[in-house]
Amino acid sequence: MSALSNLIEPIFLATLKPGDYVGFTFFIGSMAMLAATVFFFVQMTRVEGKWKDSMLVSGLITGIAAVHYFYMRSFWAENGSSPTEFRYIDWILTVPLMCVEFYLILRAFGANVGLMWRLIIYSLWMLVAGYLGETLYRSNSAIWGAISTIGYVGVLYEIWMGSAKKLAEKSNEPALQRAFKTLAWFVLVGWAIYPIGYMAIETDGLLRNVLKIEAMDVIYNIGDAVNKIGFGLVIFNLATTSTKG
Ligand SMILES: *C/C=C(C)/C=C/C=C(C)/C=C/C1=C(C)CCCC1(C)C
Repeated sequence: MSALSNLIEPIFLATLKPGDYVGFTFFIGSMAMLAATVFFFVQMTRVEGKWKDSMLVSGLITGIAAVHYFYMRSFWAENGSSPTEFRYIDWILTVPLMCVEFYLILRAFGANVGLMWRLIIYSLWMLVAGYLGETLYRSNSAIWGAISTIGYVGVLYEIWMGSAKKLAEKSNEPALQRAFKTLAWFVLVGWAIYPIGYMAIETDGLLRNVLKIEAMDVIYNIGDAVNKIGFGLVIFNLATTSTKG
């Protein structure tokens, strides 16, 4: 097998049966991420200089997700089980990049790299604990979910009460403040979609009697579309209003 066909093959390996909602959402997710990536990269060339990095990162987030969605879609088609490793590799790259986005938009108003690293470390804590709860320690997933939530609360603290919030307030730029608020809501409400999926774990998930395990991937896929594309659109909106005005 040539390197090229190794790369292309998983993209075209596809089985979809009626009622396979997990498979549907993997397909829709991969196309939506791809389209969003093209959009963010094209728009990057049209916004003012100081927004180009932010638009680039938005495109990288959906681009990295698109590649992983192609793999996750095939994994699901082939095995009919959750592509947990691809999922967490995607998140471990894209969630820190979302933290970078907060830093980039606040940079002009005095955000320091320390803020960015705090957000990244909290989010890595959250993801590593979540991964351990879904894999090695699945029979204790509730405990690992709780440990993971500490990291999530750390991110929320920085954005809703900590230095990120204070910088946004000080900026005196209404467009930035509006965008920051919207992103903060994404983290509070949009990111809260994920723990709901996690609670479908069969062993001790809090919602295991309500949600089937397949619901986990559907919920994660919805969360990714909302958060990754939504985040990018908020940044795009900020960049264009501020470029015009
Ligand atoms: C693009 C991907 C994103 C924004 C992923 C975000 C993931 C989370 C906010 C996951 C959070 C979790 C908890 C707060 C507890 C249970 C375990 C996790 C990892 C699902």
